[in-house]
Amino acid sequence: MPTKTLLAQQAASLTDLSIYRHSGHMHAHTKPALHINARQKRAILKRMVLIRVFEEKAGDLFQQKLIPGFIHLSIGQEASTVGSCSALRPDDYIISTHRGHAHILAKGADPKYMYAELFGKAAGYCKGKGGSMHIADFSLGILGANGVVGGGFPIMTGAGLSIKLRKTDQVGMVFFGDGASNRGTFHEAANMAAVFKLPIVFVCENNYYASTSRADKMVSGPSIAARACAYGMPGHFVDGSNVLDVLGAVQEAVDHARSGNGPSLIETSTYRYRGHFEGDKQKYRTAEEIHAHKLHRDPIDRFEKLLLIEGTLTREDIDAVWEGVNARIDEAIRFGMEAPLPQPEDALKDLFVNL
Ligand SMILES: Cc1ncc(C[n+]2csc(CCOP(=O)(O)OP(=O)(O)O)c2C)c(N)n1
Ligand SMILES: [Mg+2]
Repeated sequence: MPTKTLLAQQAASLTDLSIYRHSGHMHAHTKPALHINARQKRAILKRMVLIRVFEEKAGDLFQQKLIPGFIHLSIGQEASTVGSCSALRPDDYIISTHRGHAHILAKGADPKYMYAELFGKAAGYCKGKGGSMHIADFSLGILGANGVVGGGFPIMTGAGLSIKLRKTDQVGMVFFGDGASNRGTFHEAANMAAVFKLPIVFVCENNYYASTSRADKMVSGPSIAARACAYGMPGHFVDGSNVLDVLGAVQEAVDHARSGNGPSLIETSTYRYRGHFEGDKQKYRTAEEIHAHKLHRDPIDRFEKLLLIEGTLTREDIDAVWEGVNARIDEAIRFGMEAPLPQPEDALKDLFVNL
């Protein structure tokens, strides 16, 4: 059994991107968001806990075979997602991925309609026809999750162009993984966004694996953030387990886009605790590696410790956050389970837009 120090070293070596440092092109961003008040910090904690509890319970429900299809959980990545979405306004856009529950919840979706969708019920966000990987709610600026890796880039390029043509000051944020950063769609969208100065923030959540492949074996170049340089846009690498660091970096990118200066690329170093999908045997990594991350880099644990140390919240306040969230999620699950299934005659409705 490795010692605590060895585990810490293992976690650090996976996440500080020292593997990429050889060319000296790091753009580490270490300006945490310091301007936010106690109420906002509490809201950030609450959102991270909401995502954690939503996903843990979704994992349990999947194991009980109550959720059809596949689900991909992002437990462990909460700081990356909540830090990013906390920089957005309600009328801003996001596009998510196959691992999208967290993005959608962070942008304000209601867990009860999400569970209904996961259960395939008519009350779900997509009337039960989309499932985990296709949740959308245009009224919240959620332009959709996407089962196609790298499928969000062209859609966000179009949304960015629409913002520009409509002359609003909205911003679009497209989430993607380390694996998706190697797809052609990323490079095409990055170039076009830069050429047309589109108000887009590219957020790469580098969780170090694309299915079974490690990023340090599959991603060429000094870092993913460094690829921004090729397209003449700002690029920053940030500690994705520290929610205030993420918010600090992403807020800068959002302000940059909103002021008409075009796109930015943020790479967050993060880690998923669960397999690529629920049921993944995970032969490509060790239990020690996962344990090291949980022990030393858990985003919720880190943020709670900070809030306690600075006196923003007490232990009782934090317990109340967890209790409130657990009650809300249990109620959402009940709603989803009790909701009716779609009617067979509705199967072909909503497939095409009637122009
Ligand atoms: C175009 C396409 N190729 C392959 C797949 C199969 N696939 C699903 S997720 C995934 C890995 C994605 O890795 P990454 O972008 O790092 O995201 P993560 O799963 O780590 O969140 C692959 C290869 C797919 N869904 N779409
Ligand atoms: Mg990945």
